[in-house]
Amino acid sequence: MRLDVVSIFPDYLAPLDLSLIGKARRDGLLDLHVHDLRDFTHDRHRTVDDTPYGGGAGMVMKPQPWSEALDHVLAQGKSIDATGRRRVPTLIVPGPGGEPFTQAIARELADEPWLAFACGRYEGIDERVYEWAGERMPVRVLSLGDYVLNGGEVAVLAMVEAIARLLPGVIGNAESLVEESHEDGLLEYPVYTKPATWDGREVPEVLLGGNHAAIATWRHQQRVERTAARRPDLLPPAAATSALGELEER
Ligand code: 6GU
Repeated sequence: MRLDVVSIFPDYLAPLDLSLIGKARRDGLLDLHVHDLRDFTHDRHRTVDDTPYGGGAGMVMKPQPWSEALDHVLAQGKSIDATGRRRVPTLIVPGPGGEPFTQAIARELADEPWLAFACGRYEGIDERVYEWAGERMPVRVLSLGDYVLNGGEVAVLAMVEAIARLLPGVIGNAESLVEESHEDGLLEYPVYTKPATWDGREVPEVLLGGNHAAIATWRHQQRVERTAARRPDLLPPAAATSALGELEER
């Protein structure tokens, strides 16, 4: 998979050299290119922002550096695939006003050969850039959740990690991908390791017994209860109510 990231803080993306993502890059599974938006300005101060038409607080990112940066990214398309398949990336613009980024979207994006990320800062990017880009490639505005970050860079770190770990070969133990929170709509069950007693606290008895059917039942029950307690929005309304009822009876 090829990834292009455009940002005014390319150093913010340095963590993508580390850990499993860094290894995936070294193994050739991820081809990551970070671009400095200021390289596509033409004035002495490398200006990327200006005051908003209509007034208001803060600054708005100018359209011209964005179109040049994205044209530069698009020009890389020839090199990604010589087989006549799609030669444009899906452009992802992280922002608190976007569609919620979910595990289902991470899975969709993990199937794509090429993604580009446009990291906005300040009060946002001139709206005409979205139109311009939409005429050239699919564009998705995606949000990590209902809170505000200073810019898209931290969101790109999160999204790239969520997407890249789904690529074949990135995670050694592919089974660990199946049994995790959000893969099947329930949160993960609690886990324990040795010692069996720590700080006077016992590991649940059922996990010590070796009865695999009993363990599977217990884990499923834990997942439902945990989901009802922490994320009732993930359960069908009836299931949320009855699981919470069971919790309250204890
Ligand atoms: Cl994706 N970007 C920014 N700037 N803020 C956010 C966000 C994204 N998701 C939540 N807050």
